[in-house]
Amino acid sequence: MKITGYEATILNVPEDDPLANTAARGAGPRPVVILRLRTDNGVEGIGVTFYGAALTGSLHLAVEGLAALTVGEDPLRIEKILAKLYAGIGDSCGPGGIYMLAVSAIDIALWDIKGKACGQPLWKLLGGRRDRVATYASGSLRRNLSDGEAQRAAEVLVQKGFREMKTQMALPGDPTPADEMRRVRVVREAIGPDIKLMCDINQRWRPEQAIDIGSRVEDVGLFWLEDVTTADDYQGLARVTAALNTPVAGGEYLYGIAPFRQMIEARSVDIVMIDIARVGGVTSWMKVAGMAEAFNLPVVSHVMPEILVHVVAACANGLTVEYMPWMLKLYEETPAIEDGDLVLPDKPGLGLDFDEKSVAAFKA
Ligand code: SMN
Ligand code: MG
Repeated sequence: MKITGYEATILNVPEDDPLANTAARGAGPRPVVILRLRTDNGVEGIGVTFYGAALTGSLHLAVEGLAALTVGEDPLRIEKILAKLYAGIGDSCGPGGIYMLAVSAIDIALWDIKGKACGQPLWKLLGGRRDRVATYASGSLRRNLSDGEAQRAAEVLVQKGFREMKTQMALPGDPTPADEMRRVRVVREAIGPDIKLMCDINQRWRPEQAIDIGSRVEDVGLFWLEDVTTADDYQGLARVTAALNTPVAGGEYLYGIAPFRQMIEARSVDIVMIDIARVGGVTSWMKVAGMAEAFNLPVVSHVMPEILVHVVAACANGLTVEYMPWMLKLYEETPAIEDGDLVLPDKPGLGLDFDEKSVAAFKA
């Protein structure tokens, strides 16, 4: 089996909140790069990457440049191809930034091909630990909502059957600790005691602020507090993690696998979040999951649930999938949610087909 060609396309995916229909963030459409990797036996693998923002044009070129290096290779030999890609950039402009984001699209497409070539869904190829997996609603309970809007949105999510959901603190403006506490309590009251509630700080607090506000909201019973301070302040994170009973999650901002070693060895987090675009694709995602398992730590996904459902379900220590619905409209069908859990697909590979109407409509 050989790779014969590729096509990478920039799409601008419209912003909306299909889960609770809260007010738009106002940030406009989200640029993504989609990849189709073709083979000589007719199997096509798909990949997606983003975070290029204003550099999306460069990310697109990076995906094309690396995809060109895969032509003629056996798509089932993923590590060989990854080594070739790294050699292709002269071992020099990785492992951070655009290189890693571009590699991820290729790695995802290679795993999709492998699944299709084997006639097996990806989650089974990767370990197949569970065929349903917990998931949490994300993207609705944002910090820019009013308390009333957040309360109503939280109620909608519960009515829709979500048993887990994520909100945010580090409110806009110059909030007092009391403002922060009020927001998270409003959401907790709206959803009752039994729904798992996560809260993302997106690196906006100082470590001492995280300990202060985190201590004051311990009684809210958060399932985790996420990215409580600067993501690579491993020691600062460790202080917060040691000080709080509430589990601290982090890792979505890390590129490649090596920084996870530093974060985990420093005992910076209780829950390891792995972003598939930044870590380098499915291959690297699973390696970090194994690293976390050796430290008795659970792993969770970041965005793109339609793809990440496979890796979280596959590994021994997968905890829950972030149901961030940003990219769902790119596909004809995405995994269903039943009784609050995501159901793993039976179709081979990722089990995803681009919705060609959406692709045409979103073309940049
Ligand atoms: C987040 C960050 C960047 C893009 C999407 C979502 C956020 C999350 O940190 O964890 O949902
Ligand atoms: Mg986050």
